[in-house]
This record gives sequence, C-alpha cells and structure tokens, in this order.
Amino acid sequence: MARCCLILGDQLSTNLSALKGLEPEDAVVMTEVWSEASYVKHHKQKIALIFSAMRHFAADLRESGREVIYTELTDSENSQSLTSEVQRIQLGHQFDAWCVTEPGEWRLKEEFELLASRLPVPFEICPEERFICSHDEFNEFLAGRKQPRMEHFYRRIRQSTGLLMDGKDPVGGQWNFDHDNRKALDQRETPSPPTWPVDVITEEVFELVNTHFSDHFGELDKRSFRWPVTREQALEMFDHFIEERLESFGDFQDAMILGKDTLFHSLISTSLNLGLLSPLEICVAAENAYRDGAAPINAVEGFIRQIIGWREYVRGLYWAYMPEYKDRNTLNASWPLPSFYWDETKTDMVCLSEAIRNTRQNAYAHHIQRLMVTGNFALIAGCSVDAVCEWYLSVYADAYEWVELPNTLGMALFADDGVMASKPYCSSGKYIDRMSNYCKSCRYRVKEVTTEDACPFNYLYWDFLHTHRVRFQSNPRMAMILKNIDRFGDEKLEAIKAQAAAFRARVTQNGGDARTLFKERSP
Ligand code: FAD
Ligand code: DLZ
Ligand code: SF4
Repeated sequence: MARCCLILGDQLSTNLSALKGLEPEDAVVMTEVWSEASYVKHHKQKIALIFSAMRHFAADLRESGREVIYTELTDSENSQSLTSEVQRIQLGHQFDAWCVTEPGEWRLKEEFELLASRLPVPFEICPEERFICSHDEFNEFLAGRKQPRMEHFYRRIRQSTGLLMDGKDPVGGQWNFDHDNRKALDQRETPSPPTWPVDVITEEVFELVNTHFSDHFGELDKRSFRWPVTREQALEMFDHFIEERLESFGDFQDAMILGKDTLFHSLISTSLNLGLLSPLEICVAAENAYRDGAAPINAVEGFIRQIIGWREYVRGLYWAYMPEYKDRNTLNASWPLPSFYWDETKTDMVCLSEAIRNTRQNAYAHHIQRLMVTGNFALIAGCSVDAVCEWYLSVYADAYEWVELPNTLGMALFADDGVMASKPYCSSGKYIDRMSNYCKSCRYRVKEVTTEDACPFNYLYWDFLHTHRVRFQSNPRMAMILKNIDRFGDEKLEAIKAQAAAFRARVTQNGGDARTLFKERSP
C-alpha cells in the first residue's frame, strides 16, 4: 500500500504528525500554488520566504531518501490550488491513502474536509502536535470561564511544562515580571541579527516573486531579505538572540527608536510559524540561559511568556471561536483604511511612518509598533476591522490567520467583545512619546490636543473614548480615564471632535495627512 503525505508551506518540521506514520516507500507532496499565494496580497518577502523554505525542506527530505513530488508555481501542469493538486496527483499516481497535518487556517480545514469526502481514497487529517496546548486542553481551560485571561492560561502551561518552576512555585517567586519591562531605550547600540548569503534556491525564488507578484506590497532583494529559510539558519538566528539580545529583551520590550527596526527582539516568529523551530526547544534554551546566569529573570520570563503564553493562547482562542470570530465588529468600526498604510510617505506622523517603513522594507515590525502604533491608530480612528485584518495578514512575513486574527481583531481593535483583552489597548500620543524618540522629530505636537498641529493620536483618542463611553463605562478599568472627559467641558470636547472630523476628512480627500500631499493639490 503506497501512501502520500501532503506538507503545507508552514509545516516544515521533520516531527510533523502526518510524517510520523510514513513507511520508507511512501511519498510526500509539496506544492506552490497561486490560491495560497494570493488569497491576500502577501508581502513579497512572505511569499519568497515560504517558497524558499519549502524548496529547502523538500531538498532535505529528498536527501534523506524520501520521494518528494514537488510542484513549482510555474510548472505547466500546476492546477494552482492545494486540493486540486491533490486530486491531479492522485490521478497520476493512484496512491492508496493520503494524510495531511491539520492546517493552521479555518478556510483550509473546511477545504480539506470537503476534499476528504470527495477523494476516492482515504484522506486523513492528523492532529497538529507542534503546539504545547492541544485543542482539547484549551477547551478544558475555557470551560466554565466567563472571562478567559491569558495570565491564568499561562500559569497552567508553566505548571504543565515545568518551565521556570521551582517545584510548585514560579522561579523568582513571581509568575510575571512585566513591571520591570517598560523601559524606554537610550541611544545604546543594538546588536545586528545574523544574515546569510542568498543561495541559488532563494535567488530563483526572488526572481519568481518579483516577476509574478510585482504588484504586491513590499521590498524584495538581497539587502532587505534576512529571514532564515532552513532550520540551521533559524537556529543561528535564535542562538544569536540568546547570546546577544535576550539579556536586554525584557527591559526594552516596549521601546521604539527611530531607525532601529528590530532592537532586542528575537526575530523568530517566522521560523516558529513555519515549523523550523519548536516552541518548547526555544523555551528550554531560554530557561537554561537564565539558570546559567546569562540573562536576568525579567527577560527570560517575559520571553517565555510570549511563546507559551501569548502564542499558545491566541491559537487556542482562534480555534475555539472560529468561524464566527472573524465577523465580529463590536465597535462598528468602518472607516476605510487610510492609504498611508501602504505608503509611509503619505503621512507626517513619524510613529506611523516608521512602523510602515519597517513593514514595507522588512515584512516586520516589532510587537509594540504593531499594537501601539498601527493597531492603536486603527482602533482610535475607527478603521474597518476587515480592512485592518487583511492588512496585517498581508504585510508581515510571520502572518497566518490563526495568530494574526486574534491579535488584530481581538487585541488591537477590541472588536471581539473583550474575549482577548480586558480593555482596549488605546492610547494618546503620550504613551508613544514615553516609549520612543519619535515625537521629537515629528511635525505634530504631542503635548497639544486641540490645536491645528496637535498630535492626531490625542484628539482621535479622546474622540474614540467619548464615542464609546457608554459601552466602556461598565468596565472598571476604564472608569478613571473616562472621568477626564467630564472634566473637559463642552468647548474642549467640541474642539476635539472638530479636529478629529477635520483630520478624517483631510485623509479621505488627500489619501494621507502629509503636507506634501496638500501642496501637490493646491493650485
Ligand atoms: P519577539 O518580540 O522576540 O517575541 C518572541 C516570540 O513570541 C515571537 O516570535 C512570537 O512567536 C511570540 N509572540 C509574542 N507576542 C505574541 C502574540 N501577541 N501572539 C502570538 N505570538 C506572540 N505574530 C505572529 O507570529 N504572526 C502574526 O501575524 C502576528 N500578528 C500580529 C498582529 C498584531 C496587531 C499584533 C499586536 C501582534 C501580532 N503578532 C503576530 C505578535 C507579535 O507582534 C509578533 O509575534 C512579533 O512581533 C514577532 O517578532 P519577534 O519574533 O521578533 O518577536
Ligand atoms: C502562505 C502560503 C503561501 C503564500 N503559499 C503556499 C503555497 O504555495 N503552498 C502551500 O502549501 N502553502 C502556502 N502557504 C501556507 C498556507 O497558506 C498555510 O498552510 C495556511 O495559511 C495555514 O496556516
Ligand atoms: Fe506619533 Fe503624535 Fe508622536 Fe507624531 S507627535 S510621532 S503623531 S505620537
């Protein structure tokens, strides 16, 4: 009996569940398809990363003796979707059975279930075992909880894995050291992450992507692309983080500095999400760094929390709440996404322009840029939830719906009725000024609220809170901040509303708020 295993572009792990039962004579199918490469207009670097990593993984499998049937995007017989490729290859090879590991996105799970009912031979969907928490364990955690919170989930995972535990107690006597992690960065040097020469495989993929996806967002060339495409490179990236950046990761996790795109972040999300690294192995390595005295507890605990806390938690929520989660829009946000999200030169807001430049050049922005700059702006300006989610899914090299959607719709946009976050992550320019040096070089004035040059984050923030004050009033964590609105008085409130409306009108009319746009338009 000859079996075939379909491996998807983000399933590049030798310990994949679907690979486990294969006999030496069984085959593997991997296929580059237009449907996956274009269901959103992915950043060029994201497509290049996935295709290059797929081709390297296929080469490694072949080297280990496995038969790999690999379809490249431009192969003439390519039928251009995952399910039609399975059907086409089945016709040619007549396998007795197929298997695939459960995909990371709901839409594909539905497609595979349909395929399983149509294929003349069994098509088995194996459980995904590359996460620490299974669906059943997550649902057990959710059961009976009115308000699930990441922190409770995180403690359970610390206990079940034994990570950073001294017997029953958390190492250092606390579960969470976040209060030590809010330092703004000084002008210290930040270590450059490793890079690798572009090999023939990756060079061919660059050419393919630049030819067939030339209208997609983002830069793609040897200088800008620095993602690991093999497990060896991913391990090198991670080792560099442990040696050079982990020590300061906690202290400066929320910091932002003009021109510094990666700071002390690990840059491992693409490798984790592709399956080149496993979450447990990197947490164990980070814990060892702490136990060896190479990194302080606030850094190591903060880092491990991102992986076994946030990453596992968002994945659990995605599968527990889909498919209706995707349609949520609690705050009825509908303003079209400003076009400066695709072109940073169309905004004079230095914080946004920096985050979007980083995104365009590197298919990356660190967490606080995603949450408190582009996310915060979209929240307080009331941008369309669908458009914002599509933007985040398109523009980051690490973006897959299971992780992007809860982070965007839930954490950044508060559109899920408080499932993901207990209060909206909204802030005025004050937060950005405290955590960055952006405001010093911005033409807007961060300390002003109602003047013509006032920071747009300030009036949009108060306008947002005022618009939703009835909903937020019942949240004890919002009560204090809402009291400020009562103190403003009618005149100030009207000025805030007028500035917010005028700003929206300017952006809608001109495609952005940059002064150059107004000059171009004046007679
Ligand atoms: P580090 O700051 O070094 O963090 C270490 C690791 O922790 C990351 O590699 C990641 O695997 C994990 N992690 C940290 N925060 C989160 C989180 N909130 N959710 C899940 N994992 C987390 N991450 C993605 O992997 N894909 C996405 O599509 C994605 N979309 C996001 C959208 C928004 C609006 C926000 C606010 C966050 C999003 N994140 C996403 C989470 C986070 O911003 C990225 O994981 C992180 O910036 C990746 O860079 P890094 O590897 O240098 O992370
Ligand atoms: C994201 C992506 C892209 C761009 N292209 C492919 C592809 O050509 N072939 C493939 O097998 N997978 C691709 N992927 C990854 C899938 O979309 C991914 O498996 C789902 O997003 C589920 O996480
Ligand atoms: Fe951003 Fe406002 Fe600061 Fe300018 S002044 S960088 S718009 S927060």
